[in-house]
Amino acid sequence: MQFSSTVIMIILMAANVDGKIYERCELAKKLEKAGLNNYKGYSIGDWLCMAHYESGFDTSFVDHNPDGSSEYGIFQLNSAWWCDNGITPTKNLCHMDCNDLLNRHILDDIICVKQVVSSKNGMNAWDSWSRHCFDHDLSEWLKGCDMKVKPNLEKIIHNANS
Ligand SMILES: [Ca+2]
Repeated sequence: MQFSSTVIMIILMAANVDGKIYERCELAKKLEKAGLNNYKGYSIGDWLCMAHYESGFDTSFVDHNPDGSSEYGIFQLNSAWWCDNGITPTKNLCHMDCNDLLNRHILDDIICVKQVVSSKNGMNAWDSWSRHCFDHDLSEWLKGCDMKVKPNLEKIIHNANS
């Protein structure tokens, strides 16, 4: 009986995460509204591409690293740097509980990634961005989203000159 009540408790806790798999355009609008378009020079396409390769837009996604740290949520933020999971020794630079990165409300996640991308490495903080998104044509990510995002002028000028 002890065992089964523990199992039930774990199931209930998992259900309590209240995560969400975002639809691409819905996420695009949310990111733009929160001020991420052209934030530190990165477009909404950069953020969509990164989040797709990191989590598949699933806010409840958790990944465990060989070094013992874990990565949380739609942007896969690391428990040794950005949040506190009560296990990993952490700098907790975003001053938040890692579990708050797993629910459907992503405004706190966005405030944290603004801090991540403000460091000198920018979006290279995410390997998947460096590998799959950097220097790629990211216009496809906003296709069909009916958004009037300001284009990244620097990139357009760069492309026109190359
Ligand atoms: Ca959250």
